[in-house]
Amino acid sequence: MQDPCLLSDFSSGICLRAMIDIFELKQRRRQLLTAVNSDAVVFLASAPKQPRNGDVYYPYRQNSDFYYLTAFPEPDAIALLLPDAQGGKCILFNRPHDLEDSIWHGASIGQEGACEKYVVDDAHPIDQLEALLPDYIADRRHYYWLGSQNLVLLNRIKNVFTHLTKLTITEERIIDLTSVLHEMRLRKSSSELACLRQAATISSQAHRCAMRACRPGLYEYQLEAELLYAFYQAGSRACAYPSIVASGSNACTLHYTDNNRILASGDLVLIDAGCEYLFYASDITRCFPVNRRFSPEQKAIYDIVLQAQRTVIALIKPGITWNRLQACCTQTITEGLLELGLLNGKLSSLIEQNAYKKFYMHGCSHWLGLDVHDVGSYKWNKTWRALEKNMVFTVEPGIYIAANTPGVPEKWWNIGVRIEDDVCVTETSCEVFSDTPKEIQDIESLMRS
Ligand SMILES: [Mn+2]
Repeated sequence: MQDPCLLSDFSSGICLRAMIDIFELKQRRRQLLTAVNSDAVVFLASAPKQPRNGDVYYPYRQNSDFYYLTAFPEPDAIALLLPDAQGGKCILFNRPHDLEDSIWHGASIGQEGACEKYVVDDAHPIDQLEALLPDYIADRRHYYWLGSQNLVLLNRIKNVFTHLTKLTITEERIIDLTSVLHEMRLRKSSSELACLRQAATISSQAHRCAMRACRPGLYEYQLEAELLYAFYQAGSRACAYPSIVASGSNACTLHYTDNNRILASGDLVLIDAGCEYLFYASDITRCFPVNRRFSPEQKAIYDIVLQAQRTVIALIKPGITWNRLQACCTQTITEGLLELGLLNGKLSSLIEQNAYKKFYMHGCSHWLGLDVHDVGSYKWNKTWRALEKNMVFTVEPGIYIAANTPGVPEKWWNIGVRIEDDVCVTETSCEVFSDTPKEIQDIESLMRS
């Protein structure tokens, strides 16, 4: 019989690839250029390649800002955005076709490919930057920078300026446009939502595979292998961030990634893992018992976290401010801990003193998009931002009780619980993209299936 984990059909990825269409790319560039002077030039740099050793490099991932405006996936590229009466031009300097290099690495996109597929108005080999850039920027007076802080490319541009103007261009003369672009990236288009939804769907399936595979005696990294296998089988070729597979006491280390402990009966295991799909991230956390049955203490803590998550999700709709979510989350957690006797005192003063911080040390949400901790400010004009339709973020309350926590009886030690889903604000509430069991009963029955 075929493994049920292989049955999902994600071939729709091909359609999605076409959905980031030329109109959307052009529209993004046009929108950005409305924020600059008409005699401006916006420089965009690709992410640098990261050497690992010798002639081996880490897998390449394009800078998210560069990708958002060009969809161009290769390194060694500079894009120029130039406002004009027609809404602006995009000029690309990128790798030329190189016969010798293509024997080793395959053909690069080249200048013709860039013009055809990535709707740039003109493309030139990157080695002609010094020769051709002066013509493009000679009559421009306002300089903006976006994308990666790629020092090699930035210095090449500065040198052109120095020759052109006989002046050294200082950092101060280049204006950072990042906050304008990040405000755009905060509101997702329908093609972006489709990618985010698909990323969450793949990751949800991967979490189910890991739950089913779990048994005492496995190494944490063997559960990690289940996740990676499911990601790749479903068409995702990368994790959005290093996977956390944390059993027992490790679950109380928030960013544990060693993943090398043996799973023991009686422990909870916390998995925080999400794939990246067509450059878009997912971020999901689930906790489950290694021996497939929650102990009474694990259940008690888990129920509080789940209650907090459900309460926050129920609040989400346009107009709700960011800080309201956090306040509601910490109130539910404080009430739960008080009820269990893990906090003592009056509810109102415990809330006032942030007493929950002893057990819950992080925020309940972050933006999600091209980056797992996506860009966009959480405050606007110094006040907390109100949610708008098509903003995407996580909801992730947690409770972590490390061994030897002062005043906490031993039966509660080494329980670390976080439950995290990916949500999108809709007209009236929210859509939860991720779909992995989180009710205790559903988790236990999936693990036994
Ligand atoms: Mn997260």
